[in-house]
Amino acid sequence: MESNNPNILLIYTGGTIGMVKNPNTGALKSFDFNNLLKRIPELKLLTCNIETVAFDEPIDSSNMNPNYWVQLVTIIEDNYNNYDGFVVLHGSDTMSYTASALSFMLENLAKPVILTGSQLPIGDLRTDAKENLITSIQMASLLYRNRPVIREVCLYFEYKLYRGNRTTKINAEHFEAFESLNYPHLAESGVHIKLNSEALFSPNTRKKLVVHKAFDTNIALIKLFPGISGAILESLLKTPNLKGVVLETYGAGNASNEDWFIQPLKEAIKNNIHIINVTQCSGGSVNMGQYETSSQLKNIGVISGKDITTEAAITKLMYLLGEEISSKTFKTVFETSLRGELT
Ligand code: ASN
Repeated sequence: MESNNPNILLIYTGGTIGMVKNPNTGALKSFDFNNLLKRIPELKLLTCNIETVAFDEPIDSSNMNPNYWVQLVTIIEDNYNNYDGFVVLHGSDTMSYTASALSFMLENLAKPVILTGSQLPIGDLRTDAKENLITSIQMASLLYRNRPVIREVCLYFEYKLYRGNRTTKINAEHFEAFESLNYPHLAESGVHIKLNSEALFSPNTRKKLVVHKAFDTNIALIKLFPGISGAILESLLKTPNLKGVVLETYGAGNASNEDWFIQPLKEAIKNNIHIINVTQCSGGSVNMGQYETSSQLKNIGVISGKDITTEAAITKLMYLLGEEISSKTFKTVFETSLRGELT
């Protein structure tokens, strides 16, 4: 590797960015990573050294799961000291989940980990893949006094760099597929790359990277809707080994205050099941106690997810359960921002 240029590790996990059309069925499937690089000769023009590593079997991100997250953070951990930044090519469907998961797994991260992908394959004439990939690499290469400028897990898509654990996929067709409604963009790419320095995460650089790999998946996501049946709620809450639930409520964290709804939740909390209140709205925060329809939830010990995304709430819950945080402190720890995931 050339000495003065930043060293970037490009990790390919799969996703549309590296897919080709099956000529018989028309369906998109993953193809060889080396082919992917051949399709972007522009990469040679960048003033950084790029090395690549790929999953043995690239996946559509709908098959993503915590075992792959462990595989991914292990690659980053093993190569941490040899690179200035990491760019992860990932399918867009579950990219926000992976970005959130990685943010919790990589404590005291002091280098950029930028996830990106595309809506159209790299070989497509109108592809968004090239810009996403090239700018992600440029952003991961930003150094100031020989130290990385970006020191957190980010997601780059369609000219914007976001804090990864604040994002949600909001569109299945538009190139602008992601949004971060409760936190400003970290950077924008136009003629120049404009950094929003105040919004960047400042890790404690005196502490060493700690990698967490134990995720507990004994959790459920329950989205409320008018007409949800008490019987279904009860049966979900009685699932064997259930340890936590992300409850998607209405507006500022509101839900029915009738007995058929409150009693099963109260019972679950008594049985040490953690209930996290997040809002179904794409933006804004849970504020239990603002309305009568959320006061009960507060009184029975429901945890406030504040303005966290569902993706970050799910992965934070799996992470904290894996860390075996005591029941006594669980609520306080969940309601605290660990990686800038809530305000
Ligand atoms: N199904 C694809 C994936 O998430 C979608 C994409 O990458 N745009 O792997």
